[in-house]
Order: sequence, then C-alpha cells, then structure tokens
Amino acid sequence: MSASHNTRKVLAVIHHLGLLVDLVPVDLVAKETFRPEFLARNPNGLSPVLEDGDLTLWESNAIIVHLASNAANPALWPGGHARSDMFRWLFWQSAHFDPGFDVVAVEYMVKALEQSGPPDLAEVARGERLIARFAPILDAHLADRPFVAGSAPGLADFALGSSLQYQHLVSYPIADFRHLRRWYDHLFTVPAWAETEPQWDALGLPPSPHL
Ligand SMILES: N[C@@H](CCC(=O)N[C@@H](CS)C(=O)NCC(=O)O)C(=O)O
Repeated sequence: MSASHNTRKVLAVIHHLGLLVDLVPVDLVAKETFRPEFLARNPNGLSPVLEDGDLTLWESNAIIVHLASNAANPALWPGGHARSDMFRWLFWQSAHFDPGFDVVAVEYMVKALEQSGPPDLAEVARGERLIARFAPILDAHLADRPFVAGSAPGLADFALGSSLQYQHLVSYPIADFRHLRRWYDHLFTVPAWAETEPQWDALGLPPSPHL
C-alpha cells in the first residue's frame, strides 16, 4: 500500500465502497510524480490522481467525493445537512488540519527517506503551532461521538485520519488530545482503514502499533 497519506485516504474509500480499480504505484522518493507522463495528469506533481473514463481528477478530497457520489452508499454520501457537515470537515482537513501534520512529517520523515538534509526546526515549530491551533477543535468535536459525523465512519474520518497516519513515526504534539487519539485508534476497527495501512517495512520503517 502507498505510504502517501493522501493516497491512503483514497485507497480506504475505494476499499470501503468495494470498487474495482487499477492501481498504478508512483515512487515519491524517486520523484516519479515529476515525470512528464505524471505531470500530464497532475501538473502539481502530487499523488494521488484518479482517471475515470474521460475524467482526470487530482486533489484527494475531490477524488473521494467523486467516488462516493457515484456509489449508492448513504454512509459515505449522506444527504441534506449531513452532506454539508461532511464537506465542512473535508475542506477543513485540507486547509487547516492537515498542513501542520504534513510539515512535521516532511521535516522528520520525508527528508530522512529522501536523505535530503536535517529537519528545519523553524518549519517543525510552524507545523506544531498549526497542530496546537487546530487539533483541539477536532478533539473537542470527538468528545461525544465515535466518528466525525456520528456512529458510522465516513469520508471525513478517512480524510482526517490520513493526517495522523505517520503518528507512530513522527512525534506529533497530540498527547493531550485524548478524544482525537481514541478516535484514531478506533478507526483501525474499520476494515477499509486497517487493510490500507502502508507497508512500512518496505520503506525500512517500523510497523504501526495499531495493527
Ligand atoms: N492537496 C493534495 C496534496 C497531495 C500531496 O501532497 N501528495 C504528496 C503525497 S502525500 C506528494 O505527492 N508529494 C510529492 C512531492 O511533494 O514531491 C491532495 O490532497 O491530493
């Protein structure tokens, strides 16, 4: 499975919906997303990309929305206010929740994998400030619910959970957020989440203690 957290959320949704897809792995460390054939599909040079008929779609949250909206699965594609609530968390994940975790993971994990130099501690501090600002909001939201939108896992859980996927490799400052940590542990009871855990050993990294 891909070690990219943005790709993992897409894989989890594919798995949860039972979709049949052809997976084309890209090696991020080898910078394969900057090859012409990849850039033709996503000029950002970022994974993942979905090709569905004549549609080529990038941005992981757009991809999971596309997949869920085309599948008749009310848990992943609710109606009315619940859909608006789901979109709120998806946009928030991308704009606010993910960047802090992403910065810290890049500085400590990606740079080590790429052998591209020591962590920039100013960047780490910036990422940690973002986590300190936004993680308490999700922690408080999860105080009285097992999943982000209630009793069943949905797109918001897969998206937000992806931001934490390196948490056994990178010491994120989340020790105080006990509801967040309980929710993330609980996400591993969802087969689509557990079974799309990256193969860390293939990257020479330790396995997740959640499995
Ligand atoms: N907002 C984009 C972010 C995609 C992204 O950052 N992908 C990472 C992997 S998790 C990537 O391809 N990184 C390669 C690079 O930065 O060179 C999305 O949600 O799809």
